[in-house]
Amino acid sequence: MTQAATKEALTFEDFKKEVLKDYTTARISRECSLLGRKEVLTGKAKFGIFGDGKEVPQLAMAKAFKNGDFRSGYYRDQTFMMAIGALNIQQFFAGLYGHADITQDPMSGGRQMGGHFATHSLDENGEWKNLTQQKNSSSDISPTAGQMPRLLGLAQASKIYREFPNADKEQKFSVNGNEVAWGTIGNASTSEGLFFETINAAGVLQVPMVMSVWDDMYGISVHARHQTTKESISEILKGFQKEENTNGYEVLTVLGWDYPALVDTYAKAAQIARTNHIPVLIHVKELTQPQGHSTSGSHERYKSADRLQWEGDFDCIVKMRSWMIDNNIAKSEELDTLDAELKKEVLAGKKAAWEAYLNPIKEERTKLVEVLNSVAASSANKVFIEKMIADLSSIKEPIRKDNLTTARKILRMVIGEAGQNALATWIKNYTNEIQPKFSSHLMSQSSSKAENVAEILPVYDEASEMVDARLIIRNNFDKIFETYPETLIFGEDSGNIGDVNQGLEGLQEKYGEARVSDAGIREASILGQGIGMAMRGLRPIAEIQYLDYLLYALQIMSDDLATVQYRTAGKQKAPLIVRTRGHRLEGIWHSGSPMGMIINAVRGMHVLVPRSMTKAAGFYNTLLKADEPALVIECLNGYRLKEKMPNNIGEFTTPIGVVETVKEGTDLTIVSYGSTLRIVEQAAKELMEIGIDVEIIDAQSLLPFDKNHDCVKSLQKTNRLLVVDEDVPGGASAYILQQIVDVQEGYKFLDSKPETLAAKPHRPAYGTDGDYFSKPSTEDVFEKVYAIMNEANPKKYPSLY
Ligand SMILES: Cc1ncc(C[n+]2csc(CCOP(=O)(O)OP(=O)(O)O)c2C)c(N)n1
Ligand SMILES: [Mg+2]
Repeated sequence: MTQAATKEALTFEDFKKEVLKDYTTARISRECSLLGRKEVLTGKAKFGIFGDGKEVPQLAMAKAFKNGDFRSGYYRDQTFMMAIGALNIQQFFAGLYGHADITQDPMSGGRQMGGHFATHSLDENGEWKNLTQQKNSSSDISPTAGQMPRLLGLAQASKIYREFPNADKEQKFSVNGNEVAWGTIGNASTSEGLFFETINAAGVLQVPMVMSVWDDMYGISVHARHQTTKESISEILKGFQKEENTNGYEVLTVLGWDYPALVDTYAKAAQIARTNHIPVLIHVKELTQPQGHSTSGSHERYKSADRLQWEGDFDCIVKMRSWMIDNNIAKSEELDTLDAELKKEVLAGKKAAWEAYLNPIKEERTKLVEVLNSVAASSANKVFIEKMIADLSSIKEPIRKDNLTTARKILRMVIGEAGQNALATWIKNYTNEIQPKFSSHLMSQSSSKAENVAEILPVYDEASEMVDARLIIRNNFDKIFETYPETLIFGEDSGNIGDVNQGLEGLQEKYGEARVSDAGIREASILGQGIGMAMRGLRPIAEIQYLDYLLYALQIMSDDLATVQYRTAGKQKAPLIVRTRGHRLEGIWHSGSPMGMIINAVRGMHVLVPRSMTKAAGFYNTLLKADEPALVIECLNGYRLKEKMPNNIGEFTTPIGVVETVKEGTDLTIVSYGSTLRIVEQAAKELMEIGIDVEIIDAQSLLPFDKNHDCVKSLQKTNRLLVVDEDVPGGASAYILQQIVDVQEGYKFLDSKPETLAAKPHRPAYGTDGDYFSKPSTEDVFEKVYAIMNEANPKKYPSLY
């Protein structure tokens, strides 16, 4: 043989090996799906949604996927995760069972249902790993197309790093911006607004994003004719095709069962995106769903016999196998043998996962039963307790709920008996041990959590000038961009004109368009840009122009941003700062303050409501030293008010979760925040004129609220409480009341009914009168306080009306 011939032979051998490896991954994945469905139908797992029918294109995607790259996808991608080495058989089943241990179910520690994938960006201390040395997958969420906004940010991070390498101080996130962000979505989910919004934005921004649409013609039972114009996403996105001298996409189509064509297509897509930062859309057609959508239904109900027959014939693994045989890569019998071996391997992995899941719970039960036996021995209810122990012991596959329910029911039966203490102790210890498995990491547990950032007060001297407050914000951002190369800000009108209130005036000129930029009018994907970039080590500040329009982004804040740490059990973070401005102007969509809605939607974030620009600037300074996501709402009517310019701009910090007493008083405590605070301060002056001395507390931070319980300390002095805000009745004021009366046990110190004063339940009407008749006014605050004092001492404060 000549040298060339040897090389060719070797190459074909290598090629064969690689194809066989791919086939093996596909088969393992398929067996996992088949067995997974059985596990649900026999009751071992609760719900299953699998990647069968979508295996082969994912092999091709995995081949083009490099270290440093990121995936943002959905529940069909198990084959891809296996192919990049991020998911094995046992882990697959651990996820299906909901194994509440991140070392067993690395996707979410049992918190997400199976089929929601992730890799670990953080080490055990919550600090960044080197993401350029591993293949990365951002953690999936269930809302269809919810992966899209984040995908944009993951891709944009490469662009930022390429243009501004200094942003990667520790060189952990990017190598010359060469990383591609890979999106996957089902055909039907492209109907969502988030898909179209993101696709357009990526075309404008020209970011390295490869978007795959897995098209099986259905979204659960609903056919493509009800989903997509012309029943084809690539047809209707043709106008996005990049031409000479335009921006846009490379739009590619490929059949989902054609292994060699898929491999070529993905290699080409990666090359275009990686080298030139041009986004690519790959429409992967003719995919199937062998077992139907999920374990909740059967597709025979809505697919015709013809369709089912076609799905059998065009099953991507069946087609790959024929192609392998036709091209002398393997013989049919060899593949049969391999299939049988892999089936066994999957079965063994499943068994191991089940034992790993069940054994610790059984061991916990054994210990509990020991305690219960000794409790029973000395109990008057011995017979009943022994029956309950026997019932618990007879459960073949116990869960923790069985253990704890039995223990807690028995505790009630042994009150005052010798065994009570031991059992109560067991219950407390068990709960302390198990509860964190389900409740940890709502916020960061690293040393950089925001609560650890020390307060630094603003410093003034005689020369300190009173200035338009927006200048304090502006100068503070200037200092931030100078100090932290990883920061950037973007939003509607944030770049060229330096935001609608000029809090960024001149900063684009100074720091460049990569760092201070305009964005399209698309709040959800602005938020997503922030999430994705924050997941890749940048410190983005996503600006939502007005609080009234935050609702467009609220879904993604709630479902994605606020849950990142929680849903990965602390293995990913997205320390995004969302900047907006709101409260108190005039008009239905220009004066909103829906704080109750927001704080209830975004547990997992900080929600900060500074009353002044100095306070706001201090919050930004705090947040940049921390690693948690936050929303900062500046007061829209505060930019032109005068504040004193601090000498230590960029350095002073406003502590998070700490209230400030802005006026001391003895008769009643008013707790408020934001723009309403100024109204409260005015009312307090007027109340003082008639001898009522109120104490005013600025909440400043709604999530978290008053960690030090200063409000209740105030109540111990005044014994009366009024909470004032401009949200709807029962909104954030009700939350504050619950915190003070219930959590801080303020009820113990109250001599009058605790009250709230909020806006009217309707949206605020336009104009000054609209405001006066919609939101709390100085007179409203005055009279509310007066009425409380009248009720307490009618002689001294006779009724006004
Ligand atoms: C916002 C939202 N609406 C509805 C659902 C329920 N749901 C889950 S998957 C799905 C169909 C998705 O179909 P497609 O995007 O084609 O993906 P496929 O499952 O076919 O791969 C629906 C309606 C959801 N998860 N999120
Ligand atoms: Mg579909």
